[in-house]
Amino acid sequence: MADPVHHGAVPGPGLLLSLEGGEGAGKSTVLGALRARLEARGHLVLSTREPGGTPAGEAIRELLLDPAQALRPQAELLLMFAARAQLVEAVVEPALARGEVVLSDRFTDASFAYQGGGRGLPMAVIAELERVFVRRSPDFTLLLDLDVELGLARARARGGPADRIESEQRAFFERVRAAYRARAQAEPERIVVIDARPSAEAVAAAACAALEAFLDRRGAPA
Ligand code: Z5A
Repeated sequence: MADPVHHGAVPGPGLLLSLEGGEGAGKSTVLGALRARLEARGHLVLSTREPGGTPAGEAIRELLLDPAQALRPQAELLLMFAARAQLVEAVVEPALARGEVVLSDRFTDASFAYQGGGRGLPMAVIAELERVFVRRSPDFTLLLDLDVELGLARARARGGPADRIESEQRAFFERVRAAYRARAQAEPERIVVIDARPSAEAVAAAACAALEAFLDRRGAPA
């Protein structure tokens, strides 16, 4: 996806929503269901992804995921934020200002989980990058939580070559999962954990129910 994609027709209040999860957690199916649910409530939805979502961000994504690149963790972190800064300035803020709902496949929580938890870079540095270059957290985040072994098996079954980050060892993904769960525990109002073990349909239904509950709490259009 080189450019953001609009769906739906009626503008709603500007909201930034993100979907997170470890390897093979099943974000793709859930994203489609969330988008459909938002549109059914009359929101204009802008779907995007991280890293990526802008032409420059997609080029950075290619570099980040290229198995031929021996990127250092620090460089990986800064590239994630370079792509994110571009996305925030060029896409997210303008869409929010227009009153749209931005639905992002990953956002800054992924940097805390992968570069902080997985790579062991200081969380305080990531928080500072977020404060300076992103300046906002998502309004609401769904975290698809799955046993690492099961997620890796699903990803393997999907086939295709593993990218640079997918090629990491199990211990890396265990640290990523722990960091995600710790963030959800610290911010239970914003980050809702969805058990990603059931069928894809059941996971999508649980994610949609959590989204509806959030929207109802906020008094967004039903
Ligand atoms: N990354 C980072 O390190 N730091 C950051 O700040 C950011 C990202 C933003 C690219 O992200 C990489 O960037 C990612 C994190 C890192 N690295 N890893 N690993 P991405 O989100 O584009 O890539 P991904 O995590 O690999 O996403 P994915 O491949 O799209 O995975 P998914 O969406 O969670 O899985 P899926 O393709 O929907 O499902 C996987 C398979 O399982 C597939 O065959 C499905 O049919 C199947 N599936 C899905 N749900 C189920 C259920 N419920 N039951 C059984 N089978 C299922």
